[in-house]
Order: sequence, then structure tokens, then C-alpha cells
Amino acid sequence: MEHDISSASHLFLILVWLMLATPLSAKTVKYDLTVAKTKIYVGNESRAEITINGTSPGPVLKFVEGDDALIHVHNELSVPTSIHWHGMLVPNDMDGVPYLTNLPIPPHESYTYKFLIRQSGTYWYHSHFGLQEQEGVIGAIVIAKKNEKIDDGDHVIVLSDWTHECPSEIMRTLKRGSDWYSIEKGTAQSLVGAIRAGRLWDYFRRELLRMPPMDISDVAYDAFLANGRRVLRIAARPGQTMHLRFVNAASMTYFNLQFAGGRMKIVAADGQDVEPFDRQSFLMAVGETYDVLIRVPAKGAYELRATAQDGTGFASIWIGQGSLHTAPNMPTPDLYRAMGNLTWRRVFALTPQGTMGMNMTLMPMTEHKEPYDELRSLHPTNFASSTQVQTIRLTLDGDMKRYVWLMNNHQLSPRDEIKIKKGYIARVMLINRTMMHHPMHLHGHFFRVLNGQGDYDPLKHTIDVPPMSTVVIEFQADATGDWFFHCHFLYHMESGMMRVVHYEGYQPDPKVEAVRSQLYHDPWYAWGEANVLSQMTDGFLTTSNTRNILTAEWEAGWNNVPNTEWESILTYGRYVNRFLTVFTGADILRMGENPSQIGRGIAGLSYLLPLNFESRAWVDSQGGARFYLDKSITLTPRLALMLEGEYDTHDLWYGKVRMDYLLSKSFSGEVEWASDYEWGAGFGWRF
Ligand SMILES: [Cu+2]
Repeated sequence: MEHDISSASHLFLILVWLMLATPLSAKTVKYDLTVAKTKIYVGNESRAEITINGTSPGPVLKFVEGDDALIHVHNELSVPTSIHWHGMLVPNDMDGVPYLTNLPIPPHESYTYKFLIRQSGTYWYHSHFGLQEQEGVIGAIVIAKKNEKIDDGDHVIVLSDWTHECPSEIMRTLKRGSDWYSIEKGTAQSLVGAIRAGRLWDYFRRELLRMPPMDISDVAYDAFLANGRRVLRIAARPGQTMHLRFVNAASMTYFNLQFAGGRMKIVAADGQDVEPFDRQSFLMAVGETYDVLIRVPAKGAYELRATAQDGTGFASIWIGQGSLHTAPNMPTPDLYRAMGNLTWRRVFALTPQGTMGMNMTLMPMTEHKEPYDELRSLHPTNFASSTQVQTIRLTLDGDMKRYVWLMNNHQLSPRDEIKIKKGYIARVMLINRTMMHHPMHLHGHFFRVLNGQGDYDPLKHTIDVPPMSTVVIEFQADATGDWFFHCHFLYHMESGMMRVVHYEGYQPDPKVEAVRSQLYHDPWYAWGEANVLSQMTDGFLTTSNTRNILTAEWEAGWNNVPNTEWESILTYGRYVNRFLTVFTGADILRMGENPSQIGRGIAGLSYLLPLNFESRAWVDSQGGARFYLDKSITLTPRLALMLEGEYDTHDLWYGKVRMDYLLSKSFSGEVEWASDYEWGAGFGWRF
């Protein structure tokens, strides 16, 4: 009898334990995502893009907080892929960064991502492999709070940028320092443009400070899209309150959002609720999400327009039916003026610490900016005051000309991991020393943005660091692992602006660690230029990675000289910073009355002088030396005046003046006077 009572009470205890251990609402939500190459149409134009279940963006993944996500990803590509859950607090080994947290998913294989949904709000997912994000591997995630009803007024809008060009060709074009995209977009700056804008002094000061012309987005896009369309229509009832969940899944484009039907109420940023506030318009950085409430006016269809920050195009979202009410055109940013403001900031930035203080400074570039100052969390976000703080200083650096983007002046390497102490507060100062915005994204954490709201500073996973500004963020170091921290401009990340946040003592999966070296892979890009004129020819072939540059140059002339003269220079250069490169190599030349070939070893340096004069000096193995001075003046976006002078202890002075008019991305017409070969005309080819 006693025995029976005991087993009954055991059974009861087990039942109670089971009830407590399994929350009633918890369920497993499964998705199957097939990543494959498909032809995508934008209007009448098509391009082979990568889709998820046949579309780009892929399906919206819907969950309820507390669910278990089970996502089977099937790779039908001929190359690997890997999916990252952007803004999601997943275990490190589900984060989808190839070679860091996961092995890439090989072609025609599948992988299952499994994680507990520990949050609610609007997030997204994208491929973290190569440049696949630009090719369309993007999609949204919507997570309802427990007991939250998502009604028919709730819509996800995924914004993106679209180009005909293959992303690897875009990367190579950027690497070779081509200005073509800014010419295509009509945002290229020139001397004549500066005079017309009344900004000659700003232009001169920029040159004096050795800055490149200001740019907002490095790539020229063919279209800007909302849910894969230039024009998206959303049905709505008059007077209805709509909940719009914006995801900026573009590769390189910030969007200005403006609604023709009234103000927008921002209720959440990066998935986290904020105290609601109204905005007429606001700027949205790459990688961010915003939840916005709008009220549909009584009559008509109203445009909500997402304009690319550089003003080169927009996506339209039409809400409601009836007569059309367009949103106003966003003024195109005045790059000359912005540049003027920034160069002053550059002057002031030369304080002992080289920073502008701890407060977030926003660029006075346009009236439209991120709503960061107003973001205020609904709940206190401060940490226990007893927690120890670890301060991390990260500079964002870059060289527009070689298209190298760095953090703390280094590319990603095992040495430069950011080592985090578990349990500490990591306070990170992000110091942007470049003339571009950088949307910095931290995986696996929310950080507080120190924006002056005190205990209610907002939580985010992505933050824009405007040009020449400092932003301070801090997070509780409580998620052991190796987390990626990078600029979410795809081509900036790909050219070096990324770091690994490593928790001290964390041991990654040995299988992933075995291929970690792939993460540090530093690809070489090759390009060249050939100029063929009636009296001479010159050009070069270059191949380069982040720090190393191999160049073969030639020059030959036949006019006004007794015999054809030629010279060939081969160098290996080591890039020190955006001003200085040191090199060594060989110089072979044939010239003079009785031509004979001379070969000599050379060693020297290239240095960028104030006013953007490029200088180069070398000494040679025969005890000689040479000095070059080059200057290129962009008169109009397509017309450049190039001046070159050189002095060699062997063959004395030589100089040339060339006018180059760009006909297309690759070709230009040229007229030149060279001191040895006199006048000539011809063509230039960049490849
Ligand atoms: Cu960047």
C-alpha cells in the first residue's frame, strides 16, 4: 500500500515537472529555404539573380517569441552559401558566417539552422557568403510578441538596390579607382562644378588636405526596390492605421523615407520598441529595420517614397486607392557644401586624441538624417553600475582610391581579434576617419547607443557612423563565441572593414577552426590602362590585394627622336597607408642617339603630397635617382587635365601634359604634348 502511494506521488511530481519545463505556447516552426539561380525581371530588364524559394526577397519568416526555429536551407547553387540571421540572438554556431561560425553549405547540400526565438520585432536574413547579398539572397523575419495579434494592416517592406552588373565586376571597378559610377550617377565633382556651385575654396581646401572627392554611395544602381519592385502597391482602408516594417537590405544604399499622407510614427528600431515619435522623413542606414505606423488618409492613394540617399532614384510604395498623391522630391545632397563642412571637421579633428569627443556627432549634410537623437527605449537599458567596463577604440579607415577599407588601419587578421572579457561591459568607440558613412553591424548582441537618453539609451544591432564622426556603443559581454563585427556596406566589408569579436577562452568548433584561414583570404584584383597616341604609348598592368601591389609600366615614343625610345618599369610595392607606398623593382630603358639597353634595380617610395600631388622617388643600382610629380585635375566630370614631370639623373628632364575625355567606362579620347615626342592624339583604354 505504502509502495503504491509513493509511485503515485512520483508520477504526480513528474507531471508537474513536465508542465513547468515545457511552456504551453512553445512550438517548433519549420521553414524550407531553397537558394537557387533564377532569372529576375525588374520592369522589362532581367538578370540572373539568386532567389530563395523562387523570389527575391525570399519569404517572410514568421515566428512567435519563444518558438523553436527549424530552418532547412537547401543550396541549389554551383557555389557555397551561408545564411546569417541579422539582429537575431542565436547561438554562435547558428550565426551563419562562413569560416567563422559555420562551414559554408556546399553546392547541392542542405543545412539545418536551429535556434530558440528569444526576441520579438522586425529582423532579416541574408547570405553572408561572398557578394550573394547583392545578388538577391535577402528576406525578412517578423516575430510576434506572445499574445500579439498581427492584423491585415501589418506589412513588411524590404528595400534593396539592383544593378545589371555582376557584383564581382563592381568590386573590380571599385578596386581600380574608377570614377565611372559617380559620373554615371551625375554626382562626380570637378573644378568647374565647384566654381559653378560657388565652392571653389572648399574644393581647394579639400585638395590641400589630400582628401578624395566626397561620395555617398560608391556604386551606380539601375533601380531601387521595395519587395523586389520599383513600385509596390498596398491595399488599405481609409482611416486605417498601418504597421509598416521596413528592412534596409540594400548592399550600398541608405534610404530617405517620406510619406505623402502625413507624418510617420516610429515605434521600433532594429526590432526593439522605442517611445513612439513622429517624423516627416528620416534616413535609414543599410542593415537597419524600422517599424513605422501611418494613418491612411480618408481618400486617395498616397506614396511612401524610399529615396536613395545620393538622390539617384527611389522606390515607390503606394498605399490606398484612388487619386494619386506623390511624395515630394528629396533634394539631392550638396556634395560640395557637405565636403566643405567635413574638411573643417577634419581640421578640428586634429586634436591630441584625434577624435571629436564622446558624443555622437551627426553630419550636417542634409536636413534628412537618422532619427537617432530621438530614439528612446521603453525600458531602462543601463547596466549594473558595479559591472566592470572594457573600453575598445576602433577607427574606421579607408582609401577611396585603392578601395581599401580598414579598422584600426588593419585588414582582418587573427592578430587583430577584438578580445572581449565575459561579464564585462564592452564600450566601443567607433571613430570614422573617412569621408563616407559606415553602417556598423554587430552579430549576436544588442548594444546601447549612447545618444543622450541616459538610462533609456536605445538598443540596436546596426548603427550608422557618419563621415568624420565618433559614435559610442556599449554591450553586456554575455554571449560567448566568435562574433562578426563589420561595415554593412557590402563592398566595404569585402575590402576589409570587418573584425572578429572573440570572447576570451572561447573554443570554436574544430571543424570550423580548421578552415578559418579562408576568412582571412585577401583576394588579388587585376586591372590596367593602355594609352595609344600618334606619337607615343604608355600604360600599366597592376594586380593588388590589401597591402601588396605588383605593377608593370611601359612607355614608348617615336616622334621627334632619332630612334624609338622605350622604358619598362616593374615594381613590387608595399602599401603603408593611403599616403605612402614603398617599392622595389627594375627599370629597363632604351634611348639616345646610339640606343643601348640599360637595366637597373630601383627602390623608392610614392607619397601623396598636399593638394593631391602624387610624388614618386627612387634610387637605382647605378647610383642614380629619379623624381616624379603627377597631378590630375578633374575639370569637368569627364574631362581631366593630367600633368606629369620627372627628373632622372640619367636622362634629365621629361614632362607631359594630357587632356583626357571619358567616352565610356573603358574608353577615352586623348590629346597630349610630351617634351620628348611633342604633340599627339589618340585613345585610352581602361580594363
Ligand atoms: Cu563602410
